[in-house]
Parts: sequence; C-alpha cells; structure tokens
Amino acid sequence: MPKTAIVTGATSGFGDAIARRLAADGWRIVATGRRRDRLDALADTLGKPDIVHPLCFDIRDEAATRAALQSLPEEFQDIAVLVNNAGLALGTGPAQDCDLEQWRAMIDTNITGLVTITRLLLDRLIARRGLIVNLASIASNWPYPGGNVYGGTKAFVKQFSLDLRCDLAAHGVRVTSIEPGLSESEFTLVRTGGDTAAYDALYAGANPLQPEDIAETVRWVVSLPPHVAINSLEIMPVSQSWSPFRIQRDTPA
Ligand code: NDP
Ligand code: 8X3
Repeated sequence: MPKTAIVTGATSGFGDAIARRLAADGWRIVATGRRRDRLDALADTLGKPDIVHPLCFDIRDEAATRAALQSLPEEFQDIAVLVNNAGLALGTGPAQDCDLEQWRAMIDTNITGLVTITRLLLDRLIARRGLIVNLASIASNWPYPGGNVYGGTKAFVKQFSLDLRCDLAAHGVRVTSIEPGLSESEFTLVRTGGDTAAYDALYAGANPLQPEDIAETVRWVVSLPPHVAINSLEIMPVSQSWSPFRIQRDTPA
C-alpha cells in the first residue's frame, strides 16, 4: 500500500518537481494550489485518480483548507509526509517603499497558511510517525536589501520548523527546514509582477538551482530511516556565495 504525501504549491516550480519526484518513488500525492488547470494536468500526467489527488484552494483561507482536507477520499487521507512548499515573495524594494497589502499577502501565505495546514494535519502525521518538510530560504538565514517581510516570513518558517521538532520528537515525527538560494522558477516572475527582463537578468550566467535539485533533496530527506532527522539544510548554486558587509557612508549624523 503506497504512502501518501501532501505537497502544497504543486502547480509550479519546486512543488511540481517534488510531486513528480515523490510519485516516481511510489508515493501517492495530494497536490495543492490555486490553479486548477495545472493541478489537473499534473494529475493526468502522473496517473489520476490512483496516484495524484488534486486539491484546489487558497492556503490563506482556513475554511477552504479545512474543507479541502475533509474532502480527501479514503485512500488519500492517511498522510505521512507534509511538504509545506506554497509561498511567495512580492516586491524587491526597500521597506519604506513597500505596499502593505503585499506584506500582508506574504505573511498570510508563508506564515499563516503554512501554520494552519500544519496544525490541521498534526494528528495524522503523529499517527503515521510522519515527516514535515518546510520550504524556508537562504532569506531565513541572511538579510539582504529588499528582503524585509519576505525574509521575516522565511525566518519564521525555519524557527517554527526547529521548534516543532522539539514538540514532535516524542512522537517520532521529524521536521526539516530546507533553505534554498538562487533557484529558477516562476517565483521571480511573481515577485517582480511578471517582469521577464528582471527574470532573465537575475539568472543570466548564474547556473541557478533548478526545481529538480530541490525535489531530489526532498526525496533524499523523505527516504532516510526514521531515526535520522535532518533539521536544516541550506543549499545554494555554486555560483552564489557571500558578500562583505555593506557600509553606508552617507548616513545622517
Ligand atoms: P513558484 O512561484 O514556482 O511556486 C509557488 C507555489 O506556491 C505555486 O504552486 C503556487 O500555486 C503556490 N501558492 C502561492 N500562493 C498560494 C496561495 N495563496 N494558496 C495556495 N498556493 C499558493 O515558486 P517556487 O517553486 O520557487 O517556490 C516554492 C517555495 O520555495 C516558496 O515557499 C518559496 O518562498 C521558496 N523558495 C524559493 C526560492 C527560489 O529562488 N525560487 C528559493 C528559496 C525558497 P498557485 O499560484 O497555483 O496557487
Ligand atoms: C528565495 C531566495 O534569495 O530570493 O527565497 O530570498 S532569495
């Protein structure tokens, strides 16, 4: 009997690649997102209705999340792995120029949505001695200009992962925070409001991580024996590393 993993944000990028990778390893997948056409396409490709069950809802909406989980058919209810991947960044500008609605959307999606679905699935994950994989970011670990609320939400995701692990250890439930750096996906188009020139400029010559790299990492974490806990993994393309601290030399006295 195949085990079931739920992958949030499976309509593109990491989530799509993770769903495909885990399905190839024999997992049943509950694939979530707001774009129904993409969920249906994924399910058709991987083998609906036995392999993939699409769940179309906005993760910011608690009632919709509850209803979606309650609607799962019997054979997809027994969830052993939760991949909290749905998330977004909006904007790259300095805090003082940012749109408060965009800040709220990031908090509602990356923090409130992630916390809500996690809490709703905890009993099932405990019953299965399961695993939670949370998509944090290098922005969890390192500040950068324009990171502001996005970085704050991802720092929350990492810390929540580590704190969850403390509470769930007694139940044998593992929690992993994955912190990718520069990765090529629609993430950058979402962040820049569809600016394809910014997308091209960001990735040009950088040989960024690809969604399949993150999917392979998740597959590895999921495949480890149940006594092995990976707490936190920071992953960058080789082209990306650190800069010296910036010194702002014209600050008001
Ligand atoms: P994509 O934009 O390709 O995918 C984001 C996914 O999140 C989509 O499937 C989208 O589905 C889903 N999503 C966004 N908002 C909502 C919502 N309100 N309700 C339900 N689903 C939602 O980005 P990536 O694959 O690159 O990013 C995935 C995760 O990895 C994010 O949490 C991101 O912060 C993180 N990350 C990304 C990095 C990168 O450089 N790309 C690096 C480090 C971390 P839909 O629009 O259909 O709802
Ligand atoms: C996405 C990576 O560097 O744009 O989380 O914050 S970064």
